Amino acid sequence: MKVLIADDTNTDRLLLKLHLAKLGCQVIEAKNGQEAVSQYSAHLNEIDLILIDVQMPKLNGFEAVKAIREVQQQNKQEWFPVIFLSASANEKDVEDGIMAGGDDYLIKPISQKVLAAKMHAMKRISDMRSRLVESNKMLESLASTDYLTGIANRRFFEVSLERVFDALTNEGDTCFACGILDLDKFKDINDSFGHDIGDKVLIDVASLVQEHIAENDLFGRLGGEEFGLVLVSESREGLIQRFETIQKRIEDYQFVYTGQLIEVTASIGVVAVSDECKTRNQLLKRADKLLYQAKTSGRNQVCY
Ligand code: GH3
Ligand code: MG
Ligand code: MG
Ligand code: MG
Repeated sequence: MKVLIADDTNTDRLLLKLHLAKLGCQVIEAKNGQEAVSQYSAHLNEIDLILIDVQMPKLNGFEAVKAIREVQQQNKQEWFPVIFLSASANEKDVEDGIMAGGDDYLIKPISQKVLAAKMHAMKRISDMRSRLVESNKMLESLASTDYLTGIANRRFFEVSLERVFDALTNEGDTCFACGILDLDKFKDINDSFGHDIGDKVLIDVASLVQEHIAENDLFGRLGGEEFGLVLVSESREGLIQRFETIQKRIEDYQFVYTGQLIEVTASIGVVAVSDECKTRNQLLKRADKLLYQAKTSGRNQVCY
């Protein structure tokens, strides 16, 4: 555990330091409120606990903790507990301390036993919070991932599309286009080889396409055998070429399962983002129309 101790009284600080060392803590010291803020800023993401005196020069404990909590928020740092240590048992001080961002308030002289117990309690809250943060992250990722293929799901794709839209409509020189890719006669693949093989085809198509997806692109499964793409390029020609490369890659790839070669092709409807096509729905609707055109004019092609 890394603990920041802030106290202007040298003996208090030293005693606390010795005690914490006995508990196996690593200690960082500050001699006033200002130093506490700068020590915290210099050790962002490292501090597990702050023990801070109230009456101190430069910044007092309350002011320092307020500033520290602001730095914490600005830098999106994980929560950590703050315990005030003060000679004053004034009710108003306790209230001010908690309002400033403290989690507990102990009256000097500090009993080593009480301090150790309080630290234990804070650690328990801290650990519980970390577990919650972790499981939230996991839930978030589950909620945006397609279960079968592991790529983004429709929900994530559509939300991100909105964001890409905002970012890129402001970037003059960059071209980007949205495509809907749909596997051709996929029902026949299921009917001839079974649903499980159909699933394997979907997984393999997703990872084939993924190889062509750059950092600023977007790729997700919209549902069934339908995928959404947003590709970015410096020119319109470059964009169309990227979609054609993907369509060709699927056509050329040897999908072999249990010794059987399966012919898989895809059709893609592609619409460039332009002044006439400025919303997510407009974009998807037009891409869908172009996909239909690709289907009716022979499949295994890109229509734009
Ligand atoms: P088209 O070329 O016109 O797109 O023909 P298609 O057969 O691909 O289109 P259709 O919409 O008739 O059939 C899509 C099939 O995709 C039907 C459905 O059973 C199958 N499908 C949808 N989701 C899944 C899935 O998760 N796994 C498997 N194996 N099949 C799926
Ligand atoms: Mg003091
Ligand atoms: Mg299809
Ligand atoms: Mg379909």
